[in-house]
Amino acid sequence: MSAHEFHSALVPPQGIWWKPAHRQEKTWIAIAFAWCLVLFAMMPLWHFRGGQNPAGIRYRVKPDDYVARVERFVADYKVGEESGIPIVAPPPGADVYLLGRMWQWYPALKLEKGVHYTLHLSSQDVNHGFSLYPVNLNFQVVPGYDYGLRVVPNRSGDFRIICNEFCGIGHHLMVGKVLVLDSPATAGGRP
Ligand SMILES: [Cu+2]
Repeated sequence: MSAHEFHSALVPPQGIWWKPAHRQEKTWIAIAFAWCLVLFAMMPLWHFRGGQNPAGIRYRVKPDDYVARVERFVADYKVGEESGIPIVAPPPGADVYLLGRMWQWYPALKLEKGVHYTLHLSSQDVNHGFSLYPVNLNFQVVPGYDYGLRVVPNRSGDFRIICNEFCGIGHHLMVGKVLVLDSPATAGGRP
């Protein structure tokens, strides 16, 4: 057996790169390259035209300032309490402040169907995942950022917020509540 019959790191394979490529190989390279260009163009195009970016506003915020803002929101529109968590019914068009923290969603919300709100989301400590069940609406909740999402509840019912970003030992206990009511008359809160 001569040294050229097997390949190893010590004996490199015989080079053929200087031989012309087959026509079919060239065709496939051309197709692959064209597809690369399409994908490359889609990245910026989809960013602006794809409509997959959340239609919201974003601010930097210190976690403590956000907590203070949530407390003010709770004090303004609180209508009740359940297992130590205040139930808050903001008026139509209001800014709604929801806080994710280890390990609860605070406060519980009482909203009206077909009414505009700006839902603010932020965290007091680590990353959490806002996941509204059973509608499967998901959003990242990040400390230091206030994400304001313009929302119009289109279905009445009793919804749960689950945390879908693992955040420690009590992660599975992190279940919040959103109540969407049909009639404005039954929503309670301030006139
Ligand atoms: Cu969590």
